[in-house]
Amino acid sequence: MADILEFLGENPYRIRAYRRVANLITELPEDVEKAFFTKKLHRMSGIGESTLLKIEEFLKTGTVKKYEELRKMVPESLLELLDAPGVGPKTLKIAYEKLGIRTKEEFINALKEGKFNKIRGFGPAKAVKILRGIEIWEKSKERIHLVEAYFMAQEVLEYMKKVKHLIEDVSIAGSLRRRKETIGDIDLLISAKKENWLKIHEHFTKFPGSIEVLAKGETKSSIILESGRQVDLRTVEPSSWGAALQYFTGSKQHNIRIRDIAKEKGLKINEYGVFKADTEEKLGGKTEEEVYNLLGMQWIPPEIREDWGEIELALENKIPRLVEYGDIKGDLHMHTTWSDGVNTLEEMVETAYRLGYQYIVIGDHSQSARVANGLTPDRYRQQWKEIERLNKEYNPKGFYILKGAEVDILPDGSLDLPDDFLRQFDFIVASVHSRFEQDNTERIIRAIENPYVNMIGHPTGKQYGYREGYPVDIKKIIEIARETGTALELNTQRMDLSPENIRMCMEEGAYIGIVTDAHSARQLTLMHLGVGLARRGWATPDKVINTFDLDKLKEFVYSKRKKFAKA
Ligand code: DGT
Ligand code: CA
Ligand code: CA
Ligand code: ZN
Repeated sequence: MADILEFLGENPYRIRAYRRVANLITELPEDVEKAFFTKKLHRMSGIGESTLLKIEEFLKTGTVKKYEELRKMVPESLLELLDAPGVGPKTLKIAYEKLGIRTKEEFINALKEGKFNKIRGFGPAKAVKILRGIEIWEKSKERIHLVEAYFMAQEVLEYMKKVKHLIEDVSIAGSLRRRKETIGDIDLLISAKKENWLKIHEHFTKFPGSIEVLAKGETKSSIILESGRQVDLRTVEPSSWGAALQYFTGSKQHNIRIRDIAKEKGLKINEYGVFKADTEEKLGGKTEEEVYNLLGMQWIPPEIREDWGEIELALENKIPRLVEYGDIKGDLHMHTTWSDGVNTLEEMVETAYRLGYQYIVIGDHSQSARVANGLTPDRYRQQWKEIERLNKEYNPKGFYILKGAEVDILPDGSLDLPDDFLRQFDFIVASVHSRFEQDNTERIIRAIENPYVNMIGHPTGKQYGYREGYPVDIKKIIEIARETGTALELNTQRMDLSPENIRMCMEEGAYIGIVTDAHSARQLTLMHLGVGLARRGWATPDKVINTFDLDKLKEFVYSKRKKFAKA
């Protein structure tokens, strides 16, 4: 509704109010219906009387009349374009009113033919940028973000629990188990007695979120979710569980190499087990460990099964001990309602405490991030009072809230806050949020050289399926980060660093920090996916600073200060 109102040139305050409500509802940790009837929604600030009426209408009728009316005022195929990066309601309004554009195709053609050039403030560079945005968006429609796929799969798994009495074992397989950055389709694997298979597939194909059943069988079924995503389910005998899990986890490249190695050893491997090639005698297949061991290698973590050298190491029993979720002691980057988060400081603190962490860093934006409601030094000082109050409550429980900030790196590489103020924080993240078109290497290096900067936020500026990063010499940045004792951030939601970047950090001996960059309490739970991404880059716990306990983390901060800060 906000987008349509903006397209129609309506009152900006109303538009902002709608966006805020949309955000609040998206991030609600429970069902909206429940929150409505328990009157939790009524008590939330930012949700007014007329919004409550619309929510009630939606819960009762499945739609909102006002929304249906508004939709009719914008051509359908233009509305869809709003999902593409760089295409806002304002641009669409110009296209619609000044150029008479009514469809997506007309819009793309007008951009290509330079028809926008006539319009003031709309140069050829902007047209190129928008076209690129549409291209990325079309591509990203084909594969989805790991985080999205993960939540979809959780819903299906939750639903399958209703027949858990029929099931022996269940796991996600395919690229999602490997925690690949983008997912084509979701693969599930179940082991069960053969007599239960049909019932399991019956249940699966009746998943309420499915809009189509592509296939329904006794070993394999496929459904399409409302999101357009496909979910494949396979059932196997418990005696083949390990072999099937190995086979359907992939990657295809990894499996091809595995099969070659089996052949060399006079063995045969498939989804049912490991066999002697000549006599077909079954040697095993009940667990993945057994499968790998029969081939003369150690078990390989799914995240690194890409044929990137893991097989050679496994044959020599030399796979490094990768970082695990259980190693993580805290989260180093999150936002609250003080800047652009949707949950309060208290809510973030309580959620993080319940996750079992030892510490968190509150990292609200600094002042020059105006759109993100960045904080001035005065507002940080106010926030510190609240943090100190909360620390009194939580420290006795073994939980510590660190004063931090996500400080903007300004165009010249200086920071948005002065050094004598930065030194009063416990931990500083510095990030680039502007000038994405230029090479930002020197700018970031200057920030790394600041004695109070402990981590560079999303170092390459990349956002998966949304935008490519800025040009940057990541190797040089990694080198200087290592020399100065500065960590590079692995941002779970942006998927920046990439696995290649992380491997480079490990080879150079540089530190990384795995963070959620949570803008809501719910997003704090994404940490284990971040750990998966780190494992894809072969990250070991000794090089991940948030595996450090609080004392060691403080030591990390203070040793850089001691080395580089002027007295
Ligand atoms: P995706 O869905 O494109 O994100 O990637 P995957 O890796 O999940 O691929 P998918 O869903 O086509 O198949 C799941 C796994 O099953 C794959 O990782 C390996 C295994 N697999 C599928 N087809 C083949 C095949 O033709 N040969 C071998 N060796 N393995 C296969
Ligand atoms: Ca798949
Ligand atoms: Ca599949
Ligand atoms: Zn952030």
